[in-house]
Amino acid sequence: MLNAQLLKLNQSFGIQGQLSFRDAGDGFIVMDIQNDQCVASVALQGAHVMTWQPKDEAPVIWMSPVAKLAAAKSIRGGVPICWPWFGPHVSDSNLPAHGFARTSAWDVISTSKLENGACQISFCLQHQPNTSWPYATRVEMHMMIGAELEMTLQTYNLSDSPMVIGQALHTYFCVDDVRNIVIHGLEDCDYIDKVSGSVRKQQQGSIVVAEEVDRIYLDQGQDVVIEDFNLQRRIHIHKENSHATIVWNPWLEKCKSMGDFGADDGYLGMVCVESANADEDVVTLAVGDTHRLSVRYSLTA
Ligand code: TA6
Repeated sequence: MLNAQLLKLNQSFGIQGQLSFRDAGDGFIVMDIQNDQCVASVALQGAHVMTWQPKDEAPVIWMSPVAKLAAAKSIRGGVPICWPWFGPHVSDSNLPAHGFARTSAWDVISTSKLENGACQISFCLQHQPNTSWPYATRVEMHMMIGAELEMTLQTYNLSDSPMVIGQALHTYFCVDDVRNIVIHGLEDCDYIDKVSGSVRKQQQGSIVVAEEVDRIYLDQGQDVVIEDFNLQRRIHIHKENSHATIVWNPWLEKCKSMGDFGADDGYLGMVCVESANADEDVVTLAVGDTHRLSVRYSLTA
């Protein structure tokens, strides 16, 4: 079964010398991309970007060295798609945190090589109403993977009632040492501090990370920049149709307790900056309506 599926994927969507599919073990299918601008990998499960490394750059997207790639299991790292809710389910603690999109099997709907040398890939998840999510919904993920990484998460309300969507591109970024970065762009924003009982605070100055950080910033949709002093680079995060940004680093104790960061100090090499519609910024989608959450990641020295 698997070989036939892989063969069909490579025949239908492979791009000679640029894009191919492989079995990463136990039928977990991964798309590998290498063009003259970058190398990258995307799991079909969850339409989950796992790695992205532009040419002549250190990796930008972080993956745990011990990340497990298994059916219906969330992946530690990359760009998990949190959808159709962010964080714990509002009423049913038996439902998975961050929704079910990231552990669902998505379909590839198109691949192509763009004029600018990047690869364009589209995925979709067609959801039929069930107890987790009682609405007919189509979700698409459109990616442009090259010297920059662009992702657009598009939700269509195909049901006969309005729906409230919480979502996030829960991106794990590589940093050389999280103690030696500054995150710009959220100065003066209010945030919900989940480390101190979800009290509401206001950001004073740029963000530095010197302890566990788990904050939902309520922002104006402005760009965010991760300044990495050791790597002497800036990761620019541009977003559309999102007014919530989550900044997360588990720090030592939570990193140890989660146990899948590869080492007790695995937290030092990553920071999550997540472009979201969460908390006050969830999206109400009318019948027949659609919403697009987009991000674009780029680098400057
Ligand atoms: O986005 C931050 C957060 O909600 C943290 O509270 C932490 O739970 C993190 O996501 C990881 O969640 P996960 O379900 O991927 O282990």
